[in-house]
Amino acid sequence: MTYDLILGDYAYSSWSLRGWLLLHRFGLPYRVRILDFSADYSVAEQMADLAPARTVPTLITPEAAVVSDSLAMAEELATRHPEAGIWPNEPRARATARTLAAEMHSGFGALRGDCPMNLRTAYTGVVPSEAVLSDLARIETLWLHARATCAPDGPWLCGAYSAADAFFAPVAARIAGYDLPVSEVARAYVAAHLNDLAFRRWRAMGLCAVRPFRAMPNPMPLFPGLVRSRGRLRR
Ligand SMILES: N[C@@H](CCC(=O)N[C@@H](CS)C(=O)NCC(=O)O)C(=O)O
Repeated sequence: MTYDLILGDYAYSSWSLRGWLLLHRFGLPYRVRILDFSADYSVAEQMADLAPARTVPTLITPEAAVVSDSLAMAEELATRHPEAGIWPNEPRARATARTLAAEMHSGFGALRGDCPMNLRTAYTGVVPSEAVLSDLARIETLWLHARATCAPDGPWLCGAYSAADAFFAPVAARIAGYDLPVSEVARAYVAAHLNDLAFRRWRAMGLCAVRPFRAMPNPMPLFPGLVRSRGRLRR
């Protein structure tokens, strides 16, 4: 029994990262098919054999059901694998995790639009728009609420790593990659993502692929979370 997971680019596809974390981070079996974001034909055309799916991530279940939305993937996988811990067991934490993941799934358009995920480069000197600052303020409100009500000691939002964290992993990458202004608590949560083994594995795969990306001014010499020590890179 294994799942087929259709993904976009490892470096740039934030939705793909969420979908992949839902399988990889929770120890579920999967095979990956990667689409080419730089191809002349669209993602939907590349997925013509999986219609009605037209975006990544898309999950194909062992019975060939096409699950073409990341939140639907989280719910379907959680129902099929209750032992995996995709949502917290404790009712209050579970309800909070679902709320956070859902708001992430449907919101934060300014942050997404102005700061597209790019795991190959990081920037400094970015001046966020009012709309991005407003998204960041709302994200902090949600994170602090989860911490206060479910997991005061962190490092994750609602206790053990859950789908809520998987959904916010690309947000953490954007905050780090564009050096966006957030509180110390939020910064610690971002650092937890950057140091998470699954996230690092995904990013390593993104570093191996060479694809074009919209350039921004002031690239940082090192991606945040890494320090150079005696000529070697360490985290
Ligand atoms: N609601 C979808 C959104 C998925 C999505 O927008 N994926 C983007 C990739 S980051 C995509 O496939 N874009 C291809 C296109 O728009 O042609 C989900 O949660 O999975």
